[in-house]
Amino acid sequence: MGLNETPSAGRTHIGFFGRRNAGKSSLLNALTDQEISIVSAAKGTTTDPVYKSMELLPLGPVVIIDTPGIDDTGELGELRVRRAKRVLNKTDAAILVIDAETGKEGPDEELIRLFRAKEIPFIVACNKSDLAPARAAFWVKDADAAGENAIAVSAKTGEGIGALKERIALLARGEEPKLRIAADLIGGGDFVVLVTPIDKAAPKGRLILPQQQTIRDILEADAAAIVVKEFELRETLEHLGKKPALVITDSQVFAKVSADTPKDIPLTSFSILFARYKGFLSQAVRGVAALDRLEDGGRVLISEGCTHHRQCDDIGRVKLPRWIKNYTNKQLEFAFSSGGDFPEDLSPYGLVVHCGGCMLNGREMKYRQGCAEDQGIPITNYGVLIAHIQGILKRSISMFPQLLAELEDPL
Ligand SMILES: Nc1nc2c(ncn2[C@@H]2O[C@H](COP(=O)(O)OP(=O)(O)OP(=O)(O)O)[C@@H](O)[C@H]2O)c(=O)[nH]1
Ligand code: SF4
Ligand SMILES: [Mg+2]
Repeated sequence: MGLNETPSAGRTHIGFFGRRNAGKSSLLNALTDQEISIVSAAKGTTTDPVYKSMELLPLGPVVIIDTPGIDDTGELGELRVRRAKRVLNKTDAAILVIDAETGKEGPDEELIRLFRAKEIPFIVACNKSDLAPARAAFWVKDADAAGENAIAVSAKTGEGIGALKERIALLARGEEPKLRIAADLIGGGDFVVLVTPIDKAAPKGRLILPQQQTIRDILEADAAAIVVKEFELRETLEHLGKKPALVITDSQVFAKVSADTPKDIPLTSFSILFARYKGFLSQAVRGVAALDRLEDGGRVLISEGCTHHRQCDDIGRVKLPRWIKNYTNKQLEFAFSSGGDFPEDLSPYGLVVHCGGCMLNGREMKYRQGCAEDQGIPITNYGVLIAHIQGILKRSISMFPQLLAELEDPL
């Protein structure tokens, strides 16, 4: 290794796992476009982990690791399985290779449990799609439904290999930067005022998680978090003696808070900051522009991430439809989904409005965003939509100039 090369520890380690003959070695060779591992029709061809340092575009410096089949048996076989499992401890991103003809079996499910326990992001690659295209599509759907990240590939024909590389890059990149809620918008010694209404929708005796997380993030930036209800904001700002670097409010009282916060103080909402934190803000801002293009008879899907949500009360079912109707002045039809029943086909809708998704894992939320993106359907979230309807979206994203430009000039 040359002095300028990335040392092994600084490289993203990508491990290929699965049962014997699933095509781990073949897929690894196809992905890297090199003959790194030996391939054969005999089960148990790979007997020891194989490591290869290389540049893999669009990812950069990586170590690719091939492993023996996880379903090997007998004395020697069990030794190989143990070696394969040990590789998990250095894996940053895993590819679970399954044979499209058989789908997942017990050992594959066990690997998924291990990935989850060790918090290793993974992709399920349904290989040999050339032999069984319909089955491959079925297993991909099945894995998607389980909240997994799956793709049909063929090491033989090259189908899906480019897309798999892109997904690995996304997966591995997601591991790197520590995402911030508000800390990157403020400096040490700053004041940040948080406005949190305590009404009957608020849980008893505590703040909700997004509020707690925001406070933690502000403290980590060595700044001070001052928490008030909406009625105490004006007086607090007057008596603070120093201008806060930022005011963050609950979306439901945005209008009042906006009126009470002098124009030269940046103001945003928890939902805007969390949409950004979850990588959704840009799409949500572009999506909300579709509200102004809806015509009579247009359909709006309102999606709630869970079924029992005291936090969200009647926002989705009652308030949002009313606000949207009043704002657009159009005869619109509303459809609702909650919990896991997010529809696969979004084509009937002119706009999807999703809740903050606090009960959904990041992967599920990303899947939903991806569905809308792939089908060209605008998607936004409650917070962005409410801010837009109230005419305060521009103010609440003014600290993100690029987004402001997208809102003013949507493609
Ligand atoms: N038709 C087809 N055959 C494939 C594909 N991928 C692998 N194979 C074949 O499946 C067999 C097993 O491939 P390997 O790559 O050795 O599988 P492995 O998972 O590494 O197997 P072990 O090393 O034994 O654990 C070989 O005969 C490959 O040619 C594919 O996408 N399509
Ligand atoms: S998942 Fe959605 S509907 Fe459920 S509590 Fe969270 S934001 Fe509200
Ligand atoms: Mg092999």
